[in-house]
Amino acid sequence: MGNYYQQEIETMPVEQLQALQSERLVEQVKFVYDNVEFYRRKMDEAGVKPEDIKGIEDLHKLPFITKDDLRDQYPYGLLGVPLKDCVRIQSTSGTTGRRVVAFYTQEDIEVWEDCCARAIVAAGGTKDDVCHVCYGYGLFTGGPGLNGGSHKVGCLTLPMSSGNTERQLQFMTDLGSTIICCTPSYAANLGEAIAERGLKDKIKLKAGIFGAEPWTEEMRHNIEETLGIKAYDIYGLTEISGPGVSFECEEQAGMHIQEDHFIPEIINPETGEVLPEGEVGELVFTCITKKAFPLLRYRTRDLCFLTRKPCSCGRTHIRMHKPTGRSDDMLIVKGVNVFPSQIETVLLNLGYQANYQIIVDRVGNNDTCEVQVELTPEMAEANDVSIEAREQKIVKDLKSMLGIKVGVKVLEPKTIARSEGKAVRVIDKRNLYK
Ligand code: DLL
Repeated sequence: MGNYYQQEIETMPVEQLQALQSERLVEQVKFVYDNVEFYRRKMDEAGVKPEDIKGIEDLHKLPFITKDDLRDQYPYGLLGVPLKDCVRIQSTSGTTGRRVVAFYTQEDIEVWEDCCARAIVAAGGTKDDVCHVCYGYGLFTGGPGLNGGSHKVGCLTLPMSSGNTERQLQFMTDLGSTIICCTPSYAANLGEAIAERGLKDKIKLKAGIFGAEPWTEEMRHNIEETLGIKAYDIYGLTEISGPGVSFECEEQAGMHIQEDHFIPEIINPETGEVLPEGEVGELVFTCITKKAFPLLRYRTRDLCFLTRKPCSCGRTHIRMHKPTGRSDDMLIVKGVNVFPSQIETVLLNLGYQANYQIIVDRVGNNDTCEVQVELTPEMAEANDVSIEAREQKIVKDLKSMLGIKVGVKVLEPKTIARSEGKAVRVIDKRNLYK
């Protein structure tokens, strides 16, 4: 049994939780139909009336919403309340097309921060902790979300934001940070910087709350070892609120989705058909409490599966498996589906760290793919295996993982740019010709 921030709701018997979801869903559908012209039109087109939704068993009758819908409705088309009742916007980091701008009422912010507080408590956070937040602050939801959650728990909150590694390390050692919140790739970079400076003994960290990008189990082990902490996964997206839509407990076996606020479904991304528990597909969320930016059956494009197997932490909320990537992150190379996470698994299993990049290009009509990875400082120092032999071994292991042969280049340490937020793993030069 673990610690909870809102025990009653986090451990509510499943039947009662589903009854609560049904009640909130019915209310929310009526709310959006009455208040948002976009939903009224969509539901009318699909021939669904609010009265047709009597509980969660009717969810499948509602139409899906996609990112394109959000872009079309930019900026105010989805508002569920008058603009004067909104107190905040946040926005996605998307660099192409229109950004998505999400709105919040004060109540929406409270709910979001409660969700982050639950995640911090699940990672062992209490009033006695010093919570070091180095997600970006600003339009990105990472900093503001975890900052608010940390206040609610009563931790001493360090609103560091991202970057400036020297300053991060100084505050971390001087103020004795015990919990760190950042992207897993930045956590790996901090681990590297701590090792280089011989600071490991001065660090008091016990837990890290890492998310905003896909990361593998191999990377988790690596971070836990270099930082001497337990590393917890946290998931979320701007459209749905931000971090804290789901989070890991001490079992580290999937992230509990905050089902009192979000109803998840897994669908076949091609057909839209709802898939049974345990099957991998696209994650879809229906928000049942959000008022400023209400989303029904929003297609996240993230691929994962759900499980309702009981969890020893005592939480009853359904768990989602780590997303392996977004359906739109998937690379199709020589006709084969390739996820960056598969490449990461191979590299980390061979002892490399997550300093790698995947470069995809097109020569004539053929796709090319090259994986570039750095030697670790220890490998470079030992210098006992030739670069050529290393490259051949990686090519071989990637071939058995992916089924295709990709190019590999092993580079000197510190040649690939380090990230402070979400890491750029894939450089797809094919886009340049569009
Ligand atoms: O990344 C919110 C966030 C901030 C989550 C801090 C966790 C911690 P966006 O910038 O809108 O929001 O990006 C959302 O990032 O659809 C996933 O594809 C990916 N993502 C987020 N968390 C995880 C995770 C924030 N734990 C998109 N594992 C999502 C894998 C993740 N992918």
